[in-house]
Order: sequence, then C-alpha cells, then structure tokens
Amino acid sequence: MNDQDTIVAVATPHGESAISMLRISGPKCLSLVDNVFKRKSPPRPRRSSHGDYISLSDELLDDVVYCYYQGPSSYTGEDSLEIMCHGNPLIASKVLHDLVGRGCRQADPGEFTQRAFLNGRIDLTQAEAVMELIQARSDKAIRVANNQLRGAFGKQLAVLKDQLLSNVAVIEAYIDFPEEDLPEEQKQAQINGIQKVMTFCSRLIDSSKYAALLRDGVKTLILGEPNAGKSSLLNCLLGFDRAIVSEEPGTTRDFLQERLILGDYSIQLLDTAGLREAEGTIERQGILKTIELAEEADVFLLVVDGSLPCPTLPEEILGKMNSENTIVIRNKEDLPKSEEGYSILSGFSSVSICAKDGNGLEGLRNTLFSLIDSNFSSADDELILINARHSLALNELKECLEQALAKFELDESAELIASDMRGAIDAIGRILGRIDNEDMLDVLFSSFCIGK
Ligand SMILES: Nc1nc2c(ncn2[C@@H]2O[C@H](COP(=O)(O)OP(=O)(O)OP(=O)(O)O)[C@@H](O)[C@H]2O)c(=O)[nH]1
Ligand SMILES: [Mg+2]
Repeated sequence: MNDQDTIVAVATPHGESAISMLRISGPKCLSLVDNVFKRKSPPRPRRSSHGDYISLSDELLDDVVYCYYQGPSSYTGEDSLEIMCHGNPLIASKVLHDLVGRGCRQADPGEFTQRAFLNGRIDLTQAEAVMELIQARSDKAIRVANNQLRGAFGKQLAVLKDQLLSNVAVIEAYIDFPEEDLPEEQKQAQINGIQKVMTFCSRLIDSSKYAALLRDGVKTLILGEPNAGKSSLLNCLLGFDRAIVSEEPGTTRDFLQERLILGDYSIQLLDTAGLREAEGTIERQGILKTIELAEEADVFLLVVDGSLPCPTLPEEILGKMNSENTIVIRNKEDLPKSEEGYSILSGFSSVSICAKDGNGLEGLRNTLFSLIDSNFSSADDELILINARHSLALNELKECLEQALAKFELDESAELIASDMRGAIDAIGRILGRIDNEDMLDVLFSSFCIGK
C-alpha cells in the first residue's frame, strides 16, 4: 500500500438505486474538486455542494452532490471526497474511470478503514467492528458491534493494560536489586491486581460463546417423526411457503435452512427429515443428516403429532435435549388428543399449536424468545467478545498471567515474573493493533468490502 496514492471506490452496491456513492481519499482530493467542478472558490469542508461532473474528455457525466472532508477530520484521517451520483451503475462506473484517469487508484477491499487505522483514527478493534456492523443480522448483533465501534472494548483493554503496566513497573523496580525481596504486602497487592485482570479476562473469554450465536444466529433444529408437521411449522414461522408440505410421510429429505428474526435475536431455522426407520437410501441419508445437525444445534423444536402416541426418538438426539434447549411442540391441536401420556417428554416446556392454521404460534414465539433470552444471551452487550482473533489473544494474555502468578507462588525472580507480565501486555497490544505485522493487517482488511 502506498499512502501517497489517492484511492477511489464505488462505496454502494452495484445495481440500480436512488444514488450511488463514490469515495475518494488521499492528497489529490482538493485538486480533484477544483478540476472536475471548476469551482471559483475552494469547497467548504463537510458541506455538500451541487455540481456538474465534467469528465476529462469534457463530457457531462451527471449532476452530482459532493462533499469534501479536510484531513485529519475525515473517516480515513486524510483529505477525502464523497461524490453522490444518480444510482445507475453505468454512470458510477464512468465517474470511477474518469477519476482513475485523473490519477486515482482503485481501492483494495477495506483500504479506507485500513487508512483510518494506520492514521490513528481508530484502533484495530474499532476497525474490525466496522465489518461486524456491516454483517450484523440482528438488533443485538448491531448493538454489540456499535459498542465496539464506539471504542468500548478498546477502552476496557486500555484499563487492563494500565493496570498491568503499573504492576510491571513495581516488579521491575526490584530487578535491579536482586538481594531485596518484594515485601509481602507489595507482593499481595500485585497478586490481587493480576487476579482482577484475570477475572475480567475470563469473563470476556466466556462471553465469546455468544459470538457465533450473534453472527450466525441461534441454530434451531425442527425435528420429529415424519408427518408431525415440521415443514408446516417452518412455513408458519417464516410467514411464507418455503417447504413442501404433504400428507405423505418422508416428504422432507434434505434439510432446509432459513433465517428468522425473533425480537433482538437472529435464528437459523432448520427443517429436517422426519425421524423413523427409513424405507429408502435417500431418506436414511436425510435422517443421518438430522442426527449430525443435532450435534451442533443450540435449540431443539421437537414437533409431535398430538393426535398420535408418543414418538420414539434416537438416543443420540434425546441425549442432547434438556429443559434449557428444547421446546416440545404438540401439533395438530385441532385433532382429538392422543390418550397416551408423553412421559419421556415431561421435563421440557411444551406448547400446543395447529401449524395448519397458525393457532398457538404467538405462544410458541414467546416461549422460544424466552428460552433464547435466558439461556443463549449475555446480559451485558458491552461484554461480548465477537472476534476470534481477540479471543485467541485474550487466552494468551490469561496464560501469561497464570504463569506470572505461579512464579509469585514459587518466589521466583522479579525478572521472570516481569517477562510474563510483558507477554500479557503484548497480547493486549496485539488486539488493539499495536503490532508491526503488516501481513496480518493485509489479511484482516482484505476481508472488508471495496469502498469501506
Ligand atoms: N390437522 C392438521 N394437520 C396438519 C397440521 N399441521 C400439519 N398438518 C398436515 O400434516 C401433514 C404433514 O405435514 P408436514 O408439514 O409435511 O409434516 P413434516 O413433519 O414436515 O413431514 P415430513 O417432511 O414427511 O417428515 C400435511 O398433510 C399437513 O397439512 C395441523 O396442525 N393440523
Ligand atoms: Mg417436512
């Protein structure tokens, strides 16, 4: 990457829309405004202006709105320009090529955010939050990403880092005086400080289990015997006919997957092949797939035909179900109830519905929401570790601190303890991006979209 380049990208998706936006960042921005719009006076930063976009070949490309940002008060920290043209991909592309003709370079994915990071506008956790925000698919995921974007996580880490730095300062003071031991009182204060950081760190690591739920949605498996009404339930919950429904048992062979938003949560709904002694190879494969999916499911919606006796379920699946992750749905409440009790299902919460006409669906939605809210959600949106890279670094941090504590126990030298503490501080630095690893940065930003 050459920082002196002026980069350009179409920041809006390709296709017809009300407007398209081109983003430009780098030293040429001010002269571009002068040359393209033939202004008599320099543009006022952060003020929108209306103008004709005249190309290098003197062609009127569009009438546009543009806004100039004077560095460092811009997203990237450099002089920047945004040009809003009409949302025709051909116009956007002509403007883009004209800007390239004027010496701009087409931006790599994530290059604007990479510049914001390199220019100190944001730390790495905030840069990553930009992508999390773009990809967030539920209110909760948006809230968590927004917190991180506003620097909440970075600030918490900065507090941890300060605490550890003050610990190291005290410990290192004793390195030069090997004959002097750390006084017992001092030692205990150090241990307490480190333990405090470790507790916070453990809470953060623990919260990472919610990250996949936020990103991919709560994996919710609809399962049960053939003909119980699983696909009817999927259609009901989605509000449209996604799955084929028929009175023929064994209709669904391969599983179907759809996303559902329930309150704050995003849910990955999976409709599966009915569980029974399969008659054909394809159906058997479908059932094996259901058992495989059950391995990774967060929530089970067990659909039973309420007019029939209690179903038998494979042990592999029954063993995974418990009161915190399962709702038994007694479907076909419009039909006469089976006389037989449902003893094996007595530990689970249950809801009666009629998937044919949607009766009882609201009750099911509420029960599902409460189950997810109480068992699959962190109460504290600010304290969710959403990034695998952060999780890895925090585990390293915790390991270093554990080693430091063990050395305190064994009365080892201040030098060795300080070295572990330095390792812990480095781990925090890696999360915030205070590292000299260009390769890692290139990989990280290349997963962004063009124009971001
Ligand atoms: N009476 C009544 N019939 C229902 C109800 N829900 C579903 N059915 C019927 O039950 C039959 C099976 O429904 P499906 O939704 O295809 O059942 P499934 O569990 O997906 O079946 P498989 O894919 O074969 O495993 C269809 O004829 C539905 O119309 C209900 O609440 N009441
Ligand atoms: Mg089905």
